[in-house]
Amino acid sequence: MGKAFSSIGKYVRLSRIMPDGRAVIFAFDHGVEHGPSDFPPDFMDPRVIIEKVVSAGVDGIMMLPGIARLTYDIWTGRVTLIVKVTSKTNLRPEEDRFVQSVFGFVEDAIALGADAVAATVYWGSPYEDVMLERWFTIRNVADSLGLPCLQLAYPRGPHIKNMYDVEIVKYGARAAAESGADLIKTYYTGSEETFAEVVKAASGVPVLMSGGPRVEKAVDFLKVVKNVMNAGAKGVVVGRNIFQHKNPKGMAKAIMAIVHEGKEPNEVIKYVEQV
Ligand code: FBP
Repeated sequence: MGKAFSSIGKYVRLSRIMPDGRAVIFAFDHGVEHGPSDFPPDFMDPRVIIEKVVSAGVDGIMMLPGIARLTYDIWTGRVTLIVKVTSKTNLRPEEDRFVQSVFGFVEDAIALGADAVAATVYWGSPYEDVMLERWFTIRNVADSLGLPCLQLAYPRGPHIKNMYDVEIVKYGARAAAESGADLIKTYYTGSEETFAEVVKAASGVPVLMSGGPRVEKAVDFLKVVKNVMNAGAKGVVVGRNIFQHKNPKGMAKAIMAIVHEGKEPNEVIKYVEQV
């Protein structure tokens, strides 16, 4: 008996995203998640920032369907595409921000030529039930079409005091693995030791660290990237620490050199300093 076509498709796509088993993905869904105020004025046009980051050689870009349509001619054939099909705005009342809405379909991702589909689950949210229903609908269709599913496994809810606490992040990562994620994107827990626990809880499903708010000194962010790789992460998904930096291409190159070549932050900071 041969393998199902869909299991081969998933393997093929994952190996495009993670050519050596590791990946640096540029996260670029902030225009909806945070609003245009997240972008420095020079990067309001998505085409400008995407060209810079793609030219740094990142492995993929994660974006919403509409931005993929506006920029496809830039990244086609150069990086992989991960289409995120859930989102929310910060224009909502605060109490409604613990749920993401449908922002597209797996079929849209396929139609756009995606290598994977992504969706957020806020573990611990009062809307966990509805988010899981969406997650499993997405996963079901994607699985049958051989499309890997990246889960943004974010513990978040009114009663979660510290969403970066290792016990909480670990729980989310484990729940993501148990809900069939092919790739897990989650928060940094503050140290190599604690992040190693998160990786362990994910039980072999590749864990990618979510970049988070811009860190003032580039080298400090690069140290975080190094820590998570030492902890067994398979890469990172970074938005603001690239596009809010004055040298996004340099930042992306430096992150790539740590993730793929095992370089040290003080060796690669030179990329950031070259403008
Ligand atoms: P960053 O590297 O900028 O943190 O991007 C990762 C990400 O998950 C984005 O995909 C998303 O837009 C944003 O963070 C959500 O941030 P939050 O919900 O924590 O404000």
